[in-house]
Amino acid sequence: MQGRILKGIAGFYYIQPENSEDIYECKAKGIFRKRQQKPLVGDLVEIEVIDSENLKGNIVKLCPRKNSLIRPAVANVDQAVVIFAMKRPDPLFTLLDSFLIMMRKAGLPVVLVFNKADLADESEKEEFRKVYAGADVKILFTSAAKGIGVGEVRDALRGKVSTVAGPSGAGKSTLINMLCGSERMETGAVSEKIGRGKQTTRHTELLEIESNSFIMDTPGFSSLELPEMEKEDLEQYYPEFDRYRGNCYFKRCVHIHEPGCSVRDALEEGDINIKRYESYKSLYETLDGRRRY
Ligand SMILES: Nc1nc2c(ncn2[C@@H]2O[C@H](COP(=O)(O)OP(=O)(O)OP(=O)(O)O)[C@@H](O)[C@H]2O)c(=O)[nH]1
Ligand SMILES: [Mg+2]
Ligand SMILES: [Zn+2]
Repeated sequence: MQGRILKGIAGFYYIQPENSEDIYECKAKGIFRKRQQKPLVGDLVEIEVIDSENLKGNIVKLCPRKNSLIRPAVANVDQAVVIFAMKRPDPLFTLLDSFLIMMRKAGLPVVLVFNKADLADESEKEEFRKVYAGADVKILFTSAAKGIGVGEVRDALRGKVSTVAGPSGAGKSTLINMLCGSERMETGAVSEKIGRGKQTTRHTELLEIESNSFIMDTPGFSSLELPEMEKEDLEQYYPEFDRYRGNCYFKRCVHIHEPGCSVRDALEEGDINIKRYESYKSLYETLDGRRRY
């Protein structure tokens, strides 16, 4: 029987067969451990039923994956919904960019959701919109707590399998509960003292929000390693540079100190957003530092 992994907790996988409401509790057989293959939420698997009364079975085969991510650890997704709060916690642009780079590297389109819009005013929204206008992402603002903007997110998810990604406390689970129309996921307050989320969600879970629309809630994290890459390649992950890089004097210009740099000219002109550029520079320096260890 074939099904999809909805969640995995403490060695058990919860699997829903196609066209069924049942959820089987399964273990992965030793063959996976030997091959160092870890089943992921979103994986299509074949199971053998060992107890049809109590819905228990074993995973016997992992079907080939369309794609997979490491953080969050999910498989077979069509797009990523990157969620950051506008405030509480304040967004870290380098972290946000690291998410975008990771998704771009995986070939996934991104819906960028700025949540907690109720804590910000119009001019702050406009500022966020400006920063990411050239980043080749769909930008949405929501207040999950107040149910504002949720319909637009639902539209963006229709007919797809989406994974959320973002820092702890951004409101990922709150938004997912709104999308599901019920309290499916536990939510937790942001710590007053340190201004960060408390990592309320500990397990990735696949939820159906309407027929044919699926979303994965995932644990938040506050830091993210950039994927393995040459520092010279980082600039390719900034779509706002596309129009300019061809005009730089040096063919392999990284747009930092080189003379005749068209990207930096565009920055001076205000055609490239300064916040995005600063974040690029900071990530470039991180990659540069990695090699010097
Ligand atoms: N003001 C405001 N608070 C919100 C909004 N959305 C969520 N919150 C609050 O933010 C806190 C964190 O929300 P969660 O949904 O648990 O955040 P999360 O992203 O799932 O966090 P982790 O599971 O730890 O990764 C909760 O206290 C929510 O009530 C919003 O739109 N506005
Ligand atoms: Mg959560
Ligand atoms: Zn340049």
